Amino acid sequence: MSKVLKSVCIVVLLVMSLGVLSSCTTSRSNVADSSLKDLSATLTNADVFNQKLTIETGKMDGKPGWPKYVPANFTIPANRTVELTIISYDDGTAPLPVGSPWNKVWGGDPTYNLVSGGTETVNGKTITSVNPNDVSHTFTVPGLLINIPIPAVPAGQKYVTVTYKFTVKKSGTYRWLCEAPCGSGSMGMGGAMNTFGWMTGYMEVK
Ligand SMILES: [Cu+2]
Repeated sequence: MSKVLKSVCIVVLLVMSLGVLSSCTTSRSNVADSSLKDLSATLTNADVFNQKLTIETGKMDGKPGWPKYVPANFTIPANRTVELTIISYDDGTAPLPVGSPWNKVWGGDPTYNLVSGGTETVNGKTITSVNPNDVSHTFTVPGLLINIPIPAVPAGQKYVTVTYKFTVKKSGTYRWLCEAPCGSGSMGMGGAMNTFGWMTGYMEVK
């Protein structure tokens, strides 16, 4: 074999092996891309943080007239979609006065970039407000401009399920409270309403 022919053969072999190598690389990265896509789809679903709260009646917690949120203090992650599920067993109403803003769903305050979202469902149905006369409680976070009106349990049902999705961007400890006059006293603002661990507590965002 002449030297020229030898060199040509080597070049041809090199080009062929490069081709094989590059095709390997391509197929490998395709596999990696598609499995990454699958993984991110899974992560997106799994990334919703679920927090469940229950509203117990005074009878249930052994203190008639003292309804309470359980737990009253809890921690949720920052910068992650949180789905709050509030299950209320309270069939009593605490009607809101005319002109009260607390029957409407508030979606947080994007101005301060603290929170986004704010979709409420009641028994699976998306709503933007509850009839002021049907309101039983609210879950209100003044520092984030979140307001979730909770209607009384409808007749014939044991409980009502309310969900609310949101994302808090700034970590911190936020006080929440109920704005419906569900407590004791002539105005319904005493007792459970102004006692930590009943109708007010802290939501920690970490
Ligand atoms: Cu209340």
